[in-house]
Formats: sequence, C-alpha cells, structure tokens
Amino acid sequence: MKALLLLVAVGLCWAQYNPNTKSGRTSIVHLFEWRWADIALECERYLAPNGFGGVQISPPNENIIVTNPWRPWWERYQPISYKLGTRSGNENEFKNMVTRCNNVGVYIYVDAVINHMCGSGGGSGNGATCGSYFNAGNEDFPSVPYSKSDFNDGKCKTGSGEIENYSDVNQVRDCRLVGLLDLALEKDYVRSKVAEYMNNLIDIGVAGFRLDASKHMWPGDIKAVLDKLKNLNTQWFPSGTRPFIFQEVIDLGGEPIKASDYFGNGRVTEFKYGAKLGTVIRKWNGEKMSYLKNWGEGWGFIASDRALVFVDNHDNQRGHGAGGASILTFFDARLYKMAVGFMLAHPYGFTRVMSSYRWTRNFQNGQDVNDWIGPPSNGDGSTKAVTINADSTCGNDWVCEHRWRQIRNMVIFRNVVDGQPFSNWWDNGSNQVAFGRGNRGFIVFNNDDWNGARTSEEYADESHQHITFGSRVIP
Ligand code: 5J7
Ligand code: CA
Repeated sequence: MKALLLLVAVGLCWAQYNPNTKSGRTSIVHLFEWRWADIALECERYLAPNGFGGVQISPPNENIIVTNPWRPWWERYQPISYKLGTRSGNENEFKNMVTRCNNVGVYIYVDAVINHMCGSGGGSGNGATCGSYFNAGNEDFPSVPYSKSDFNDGKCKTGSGEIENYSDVNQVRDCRLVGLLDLALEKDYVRSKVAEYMNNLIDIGVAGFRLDASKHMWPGDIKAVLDKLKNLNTQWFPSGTRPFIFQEVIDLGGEPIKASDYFGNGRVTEFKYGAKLGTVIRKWNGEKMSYLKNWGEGWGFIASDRALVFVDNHDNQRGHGAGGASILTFFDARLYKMAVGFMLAHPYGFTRVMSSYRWTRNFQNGQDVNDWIGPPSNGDGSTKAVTINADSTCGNDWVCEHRWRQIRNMVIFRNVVDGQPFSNWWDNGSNQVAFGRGNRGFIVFNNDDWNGARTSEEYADESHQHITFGSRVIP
C-alpha cells in the first residue's frame, strides 16, 4: 500500500513536467513557421525514423495579417481568435498533422499565445487569417468573443498603459507588452475561453504547450487555466496523462521576476543556457570549454528537471531578445554544431532543437533590420513548401538544422545514453573536452585553434575543430 501511494505520488509529481514523449525519445524540434502538411510528412519520413520525440509548432490560432509590405514572422504572436487557421494551414490540415504525427509516435507541442490579443494599433476589419472581424481600437474580438472588459486596462497603473519598467512586477503582468492588448486572466470568463481553446487542441491529440510570454502573466492565473485542462487524448496517451507545460520566462538575472516563480505550473525555458554556451564556444571574455565541467546547476541554472533548454530560439536567433549577440545560430554553422552537440550529449534539461528558415541579414548599428522577415513565401503571401533535396537537405530556404548530420546523430546519441550519468570528464585546461554517459556513450570536443592531431570523421568537411563521438547500445 505504501509503495502504491508512493508510485501515485511520483506519478502526480512528474505530471506537467513530463514531456510525454515516447520512451527512448528525448528531444523535440521547433519547426518554426512550417506548414502542417509539411510537418505531417516530416514526422513520417524523418522524425520518427530518427528518434525525435516531438515538434513544437508555430501558433495554430487565427492571427492578424500584417503587411509592411511583406508579412513578418511575429504577426503569429498577435491573436485574433482561437479558430485554427494560419499560414501554416487550416483546421483539417492541423487535425491531419496531429493524427499522422501521433500515429508514428512523434507528438505535437502547441505554442499558446494567451497573454494578449493583437496590438492596439491593429486596426479593424476582416484582415485576419480566418477572416474573422475584429476591432483592435475598441478591444472587440467577436469570434472569441472578447470585449473591453476582458482586458487589463483598468488594472494597469502606468501612464502610457504600456510596460515601462521591468523592475515593477505589477506592470510586467498587467500592462501592455509593446502595445499588445493585455488579457484579464484574473477573470474566470477569460480563463475559460483560453482553456476551451487548449482543451480543443488536447481533444485533437496534442501532447503539451509552450506558454508564450509567461513572464507577463501571473503564475496563479496560469495555474487557474491549467487546472481547467483535460487529460490527454487516450487514443494515443495513457489515461490520466497531463499535458506537458513549458513556460517562456526570460530570466537572465537582474529582474525581480524569476524563472522559479513558475515551477508550480510546469517547466520553464532556461535562457541562460544558450547565452552562456554561446559565450563559451565563441571564447568571449577568455571563456573556455574546460569551464563546462560543472555545466548545469553549477552555472546557476534552474534545476535540470524544471528546465527546457535550447541553443537558440526563433526570437533570439535574430539578435533580438534574451542573450543578444552571443547566441549561436545556423549562420555560425561550425560553432553551432558544437554547441548543439554539447547540449544533446550533456544530461542537463529537456532539449529542444531549432529548425529555421534562411533570411538575408542587414546589420545597421549592430541591429539586424531584417529581423522581422517571415518564412519563405510566394507572391500571395502563402508559405512555401519544405522541399527535400536528393542529399536529404531542405530547399526553398528552409535550413532544417535538425537534418544536419551531426545534429541528427546527436539526437540519436541522447536517446541511447538516456538515464546514464555524466562521467569521466577530461579537459586539457583549454578548449578540448571529453566526457562519457555511463557505459553507453563518449564524446570528444576540440574547439582549440591549433593545427594538430586529427582523429575526427569530420576532418574532411570541417576544420580541425570538431566533435567525435561514439555510443553503443547494451542489450
Ligand atoms: C518580451 C520579453 O519580456 C522579453 O524579455 C523579450 O526578450 C521579448 C519579449 C516579447 O515577447 C513577445 C511575445 C509575443 O507573443 C508577441 C510579441 O510581439 C512579443 C514582443 O514583441 C516581445 O518583445 C520584443 O522584443 C524585445 C527584444 C524588445 O525589447 C521589445 O521591445 C519587443 O520588440 C518589439 O518587437 C518592437 O519594439 C516593436 O517595434 C516590434 O513591432 C515588435 C515585433 O514583435 C516581435 O519582435 C516579437 C517578439 C517575440 C518574442 C518572443 O520571445 C516570443 O515568444 C514571441 C514574439
Ligand atoms: Ca499580461
């Protein structure tokens, strides 16, 4: 009886922190701005055979269409309703994707934008992705419906109605983030509409949610929404399974709002991870890979079992947002592979791989003025298909980092060494390091700039800086 109670307690505790991936699958990939039809194909032809656990998708709900003169990626972070229709596809295409991915054991994680609706200057009319009428100036969204009293205007105490000071926790939660109409999540009505949207997605078969802009919502309001959520669909998940929750909280230190304030609700994005790893691998401030010996909590990061980690995300890969210039991306391909390889080899956190599209950067005074550019698109604004070349790379300007040989192989490595301890660390006091994962895997990194002994299979297509790794499956 005691053992049973303990099991139940462990089961409950794990709950919303458990990614719900199939056993032996330990990473997800963010297929940023991909079409649902392409994701369904990718689950079947690539992600399932290579051991990926799931996909973080771009927001599936109706958003404002912004034309300035072309459509930015960030329009999808300005909701108009909870109807399922975006540049990625319509409701039928969404359901088809979830079913096909689930059927091959690759689960879908929805980016849920629930802090706000569109910007106050978003205008009015039917210029949204499902054609719903809205009037941003009047705070009227009849397709939900939300109206003036469902927003935080009364609660926000700043003169401008905007977040003016990040050291005031009240305004960070109750005022507008860059003009976005801030939902009154203290109201049961608003919580119910948000939960209804998320429960519809759960019924369709999704496995969890990224909660966008969580820093801008009260942890207690998030909890009240989560308490209204159903268990996952038993067509694919054991009965009683809770949705996986990871909250986007950018906490680099220095602000009163902490990642740990959100632990009660689920996991939290650890933004220090990519910012610090980029600094080390770029060797800024004299940092070296040998310093990574105590990587993880030893670096002041949140607890491993509460962390969602990544080298870059859709926001900070643009030089925007947390981390800024130290963040490594596909633009720095060689260093990027080393960083992603390190992340996937190291036991800390639950790992998310980024998969991007290419754009032309244009730095003016250190800032990329092309940071807004949306996905590869046709003249009518529709998103281009992800085409697959004969060598298995992607076409149409889709980067597909998850298909890079080294990254794909390290996703498999992480699956093989799952549960094994970090062991047998070695370093040369500089940028050559190596470690094992129990008796299942071993990895070697060389980020020193010397010309020297070369042992890597990657010598042929890389410089002398490389990763070498091996793993074995013990029966
Ligand atoms: C919020 C933070 O607390 C933070 O620390 C951060 O780095 C970014 C944001 C942030 O989150 C958003 C979430 C959304 O759902 C929608 C959004 O529009 C935002 C958002 O704009 C945002 O902040 C932008 O990026 C920061 C680096 C700047 O400091 C902010 O001023 C803001 O920049 C604004 O971006 C410009 O001021 C404005 O002119 C421009 O129109 C606007 C374009 O929108 C974005 O760049 C969207 C970013 C975004 C970031 C996310 O982390 C995310 O999950 C989704 C979208
Ligand atoms: Ca808010």
